[in-house]
Amino acid sequence: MIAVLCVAAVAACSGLRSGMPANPTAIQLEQQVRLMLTYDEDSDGVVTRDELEDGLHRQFEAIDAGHRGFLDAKEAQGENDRRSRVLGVSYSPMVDEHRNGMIDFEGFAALPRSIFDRLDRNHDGKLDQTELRLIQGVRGPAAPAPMRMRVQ
Ligand SMILES: [Ca+2]
Ligand SMILES: [Ca+2]
Repeated sequence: MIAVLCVAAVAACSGLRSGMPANPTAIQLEQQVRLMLTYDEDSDGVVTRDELEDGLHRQFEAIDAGHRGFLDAKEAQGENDRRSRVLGVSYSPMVDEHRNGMIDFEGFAALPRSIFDRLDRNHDGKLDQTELRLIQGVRGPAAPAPMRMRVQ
C-alpha cells in the first residue's frame, strides 16, 4: 500500500516538473486547445508548428522590451498573467530555471511547445481541426448537444 502511494506521488511530481499535469482533465485539455488557437495566425482552425514558433518569437520580442534576449521578472509576469487568463487551472507559471532572474526564449517557449507536442497526436507538425475537435469532444456526456425535436 505504501509502495503504491509512493509511486503515485512520484508520478504527480514528474508531471508538475514538466510544467503540465500528467493526466490533464477534459477542462484542462480544452484550455490548452484555447491557448494553441491563440497562435492560429491565419485563423484557418489549424495551428502549424511554424505558426506556433513565429507567434512565440513575436511575443517574446514584443515582451522583451530591451531586446536583451531574456525576460526579467516583471516582463515574465505579464506573460504569466496572460497564460493564466487563458489556461485557468492548468496554468503553470514560467520558471526561472537558472535562478538568475531571467527567462530566456527556451524557458518562455517550453510550455506552449509541450502542449503542442501533446495535442499533435499524429506528429505531423500541425494541430488540425480533427485533433482540436477530438479534444473538445472529450467533454462527453457532461455537455450533451441540445436535441432539436420537430413537432408537427
Ligand atoms: Ca493556421
Ligand atoms: Ca497533427
